[in-house]
Amino acid sequence: MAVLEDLKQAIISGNRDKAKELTQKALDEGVEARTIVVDGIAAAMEVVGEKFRANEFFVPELLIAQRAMKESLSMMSGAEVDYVGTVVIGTVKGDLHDIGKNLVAAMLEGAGFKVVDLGVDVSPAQFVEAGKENSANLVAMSALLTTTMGSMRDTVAELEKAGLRDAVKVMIGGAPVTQSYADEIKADGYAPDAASAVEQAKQLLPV
Ligand code: B1M
Repeated sequence: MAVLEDLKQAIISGNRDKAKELTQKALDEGVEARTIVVDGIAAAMEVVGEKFRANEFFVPELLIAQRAMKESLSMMSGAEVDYVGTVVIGTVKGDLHDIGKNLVAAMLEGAGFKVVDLGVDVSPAQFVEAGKENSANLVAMSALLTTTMGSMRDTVAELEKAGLRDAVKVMIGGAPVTQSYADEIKADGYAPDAASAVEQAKQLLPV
């Protein structure tokens, strides 16, 4: 569909006004919200993620694409979107870094997940509470400091204590986080970057 291809290009190039205009055009043409999300928004963020991994895009390009994506996604509110799963995401307690977490959240949203973003400095109890309240399928934690990674282990323990561990998958990431740390704390998944986080989430929650 031409309008979705144009929307995709507008998001990749970070053209917020164009993205807004084309999203409205797609809605006016009767394109379903889910199709706009998957074939327009998520498809664009997939390309952005690939470019980031290939060092063709850097953080500023990611952020302007994310802004355009958010503009487009915000126009879906109220529309019937058949989400592929619900993710509760946040940066762990004591940690205020949120650029990477925001990218992961945006990419997941673009890929059709309902994302509940708890922000930064999120305690294990807050993850558990939000997981319950939203009947989340996935708890996603980001940490950028070696000193705050321990909160991921504490959150896994809190989820177990609350009897939620079998109902939710846990995915972790952030610069100091590794697959071996994920194995050690019994997280279900780890991703090194935002595009891989989407792939990992899809693997953890097959549709
Ligand atoms: Co801070 N900082 N910082 N900082 N900061 C780092 C992380 C650091 C490596 C810098 C350094 O010393 N070289 C260092 C950590 C050392 C360590 O523990 N290993 C550090 C430090 C020490 C600190 C302070 C303690 C400094 C101080 O005050 N003395 C302080 C701590 C504050 C706190 O959190 N309590 C601090 C503060 C800050 C700012 C507030 C100034 C700012 C944050 C602004 C913000 O986020 N709103 C900041 C920044 C910007 C950085 C650097 C420069 C950049 C981080 C970033 O945004 N990268 C960083 C050094 C560096 O990385 N070059 C540094 C871009 C982003 C897209 O990448 O976040 O890695 P990243 O996310 C990636 C992946 O990691 C992955 O996908 C993302 C996209 O591909 N990913 C996930 C992230 N979360 C994921 C979750 C997933 C899956 C993948 O699943 C759930």
